[in-house]
Formats: sequence, C-alpha cells, structure tokens
Amino acid sequence: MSDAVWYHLNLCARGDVDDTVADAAIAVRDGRIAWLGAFAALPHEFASLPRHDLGGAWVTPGLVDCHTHLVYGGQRADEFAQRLAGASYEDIARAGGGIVSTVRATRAASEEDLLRQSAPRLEALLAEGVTAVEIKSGYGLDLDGERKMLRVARRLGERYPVAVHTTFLGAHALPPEFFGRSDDYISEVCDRMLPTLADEGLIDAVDVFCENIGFSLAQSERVFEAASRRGLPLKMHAEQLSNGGGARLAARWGALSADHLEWLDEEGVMAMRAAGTVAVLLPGAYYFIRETRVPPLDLLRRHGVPVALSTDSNPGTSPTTSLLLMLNMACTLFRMTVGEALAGVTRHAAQALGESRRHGCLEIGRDADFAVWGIDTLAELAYWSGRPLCRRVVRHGETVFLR
Ligand code: DI6
Ligand code: FE
Repeated sequence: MSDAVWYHLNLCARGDVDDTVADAAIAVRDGRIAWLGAFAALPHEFASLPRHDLGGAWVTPGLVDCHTHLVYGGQRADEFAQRLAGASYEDIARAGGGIVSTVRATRAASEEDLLRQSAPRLEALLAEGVTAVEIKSGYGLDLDGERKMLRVARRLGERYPVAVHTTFLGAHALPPEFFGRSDDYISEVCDRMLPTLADEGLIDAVDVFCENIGFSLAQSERVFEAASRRGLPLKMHAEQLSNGGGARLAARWGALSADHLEWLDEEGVMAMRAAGTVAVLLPGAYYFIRETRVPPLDLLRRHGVPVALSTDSNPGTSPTTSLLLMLNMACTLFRMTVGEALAGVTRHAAQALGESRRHGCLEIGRDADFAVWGIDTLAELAYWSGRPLCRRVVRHGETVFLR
C-alpha cells in the first residue's frame, strides 16, 4: 500500500533545529517508519520500494496542537467589537457574555450542526501540517452538551486524518442555571458528568479553568480528585489572568500540563519542573485579549521546564486556526527562539498530551506522520505569517493533504 521511500528532503526528525540531516530519506512500511537517515546510507532492503522525490523540501514530524477548544457553535465577533470599545474580557464574562454566550450557541446546535461548524477549523490545522490535536469540551456545561461536544471531537478524529485527543473541561465556566452555586456545579461535574462521559469512552484527559472568573483552587482540586480516581490524566488553565497558584496545584497532582501561565511565579515554575508538568503557552490568547504580561520564559528556561505552544483555538480569546502563526507570535511577542518554538509544536506538545511515544518525533517504528514544507530554512516556519508553507501532509505513510 503505502510502502515507499521518501527522498531528496531535509530532515528535522525530532523537531530539534540543531539535529537535522541534509539529503535524507524516510523508508515507510505498513504505515510506519522502517528507516530514516542520510539517503546515501539507505539500506539495501529498501532499494526496491517505490520512491517519492520531495524536491529538497524540509520534513518535520506532523505538528501537534495540544490545546484547542475548536468544537463550538457560533462566533463572538460582536464581543470583539465591545472589547475594542473598552470593555475587558472579564467585564464581558461577568455581564453574562463571554464563554456563556458560546454555551448558548453550542447547546442550541445539533450534533451534526456542531460537526459542520467545527470541521473547517480542523481542516485549516491539517493544511498547516497538524497530525495530532487536542480538543476540549467546556461549552456544553451540562451532561448532554458536554457529551455532544466530545462526540463531535471523536467523529472529527474518525472523519479526518488527524489523531484527536479529547479533554473534558466541564469546569470551564459556571452555567447560568447554577448561578451562585458553583460548589453544586462542581459536584455535578465530579459526581455525574465526568464518570458518565468517562464510561462512554469520551474522555482522554480532564482540564479545569482555575481563575477568579473560573473555579477556585479548592474546586479545581475536587475535579482533579474525581479525574484521578478514574485514572485520567490532568491539565489546567492556570495563571492566565491572575496569579492564583493553579500551576502549583497542577504540579502537586502530577498534571501533564499547566496552560497560559502569563502570571506564573518562580515557585510555580519550580513545582512544575519537579513534577514534569509541561508549560503550554498560548500566544494567540495573549495577543487577542491584548495582555501585556508575558509568561516568564527566563524562569521556565532556567529551571528546564519543557515549553509547548498551541493555538487555544476558541471563539473568545483566540479565534485562530493557524499553529504557524503561533510560532511567529511566540518568537515576536514572547521572544522565544525558533528552536524553542519548533520544539513547542512537536515533542513538547506531544508530552503535554502524554503522547511522547506516539507523536512529535520521527523514529523507526513510529507512525509515518510527517509534514513537508516548501521552505529553504527551518526558521521560515516562524518567520512568515499568513503564507501557505505546508506542501504535503503524510499520515500513516499516505498523503492526506497536498498543495
Ligand atoms: N481560557 C481561555 O482563554 C479560553 N478558555 C479559558 O479557560 C476562553 C474561552 C472563551 O472565551 O470562549
Ligand atoms: Fe484554553
């Protein structure tokens, strides 16, 4: 079927800009990488396979977008206009807009409708070389609504050649019917929604929005407890709008990642380092809400915390479907290096999903999932904005996107 040798390519197999092979080749058998290295060293056993000439293009692992909310109904362009007129993201949330307005639109949509609205967002990611994506729930905020979102996420993974990881984010916002009763809502999340949806096989990980407009440390901990009882990996939206100590809590519970982190302090960084918790930075949200406080990259570097980058694709704070634009923003706005940015959408992003052995790196025995780029140097991935750089996406050895 897809058995072939891909050659005449520059290889960046680990998403490491200092570890590349010029004039390389990748041999694929049964959808997996059978061999890779310098073309001149191609073992004889692969000599008879069909060959695909990539014309000197660069090849990286398929990119990983490890934090998205891309399944939702409607959009919030009006709210954007309100913010331009002076309202803050928090003002709008407190006035019943924000996340809750997307909850209304998502609840009102049928499953088919939600699938139709969400699919183009995934298609856009795929066309930029993304072969693995995380999709969160969190706009249903009741059992049926959350189930609908997670089912749509699963169906997207069946319909498109992208590995979809689902994250249950029932604790994203307080639904209006629980107004003034946030502890009761957390009970609903922990005692009913999470166990039911986990039993239905819809949950790969559990996340919570720990923030003063979200849920408290104590409430977040209850969610972690319920998820851990089920053996589900943990993630947290932490220190996005204030320094609430969420990252420390996430680390204490051995979370895969803590995400956003503009307000993260050194204690939080050290706790994350000790726990192996990945820092997921989301420059699209930083940019779109016109945040001015940048995440503490120097501290993250100094303590050796792996940093991932993601789109946070969502209608309120990051209405983007371009992971490459996030590389550009991470470099220009956060002063990350090109090498850090590329690691952030390959091996570190895979680690943030708990999937380091499956995604984010090309090596013998792994799925042949890679992106082919029409660039002369890897720095171009972060340099251009708005330019279609991805020429081809290969998943399990088959071309699934071609430009
Ligand atoms: N933080 C975010 O940036 C998104 N969710 C979250 O917890 C925003 C989601 C939205 O505004 O719709
Ligand atoms: Fe988010």
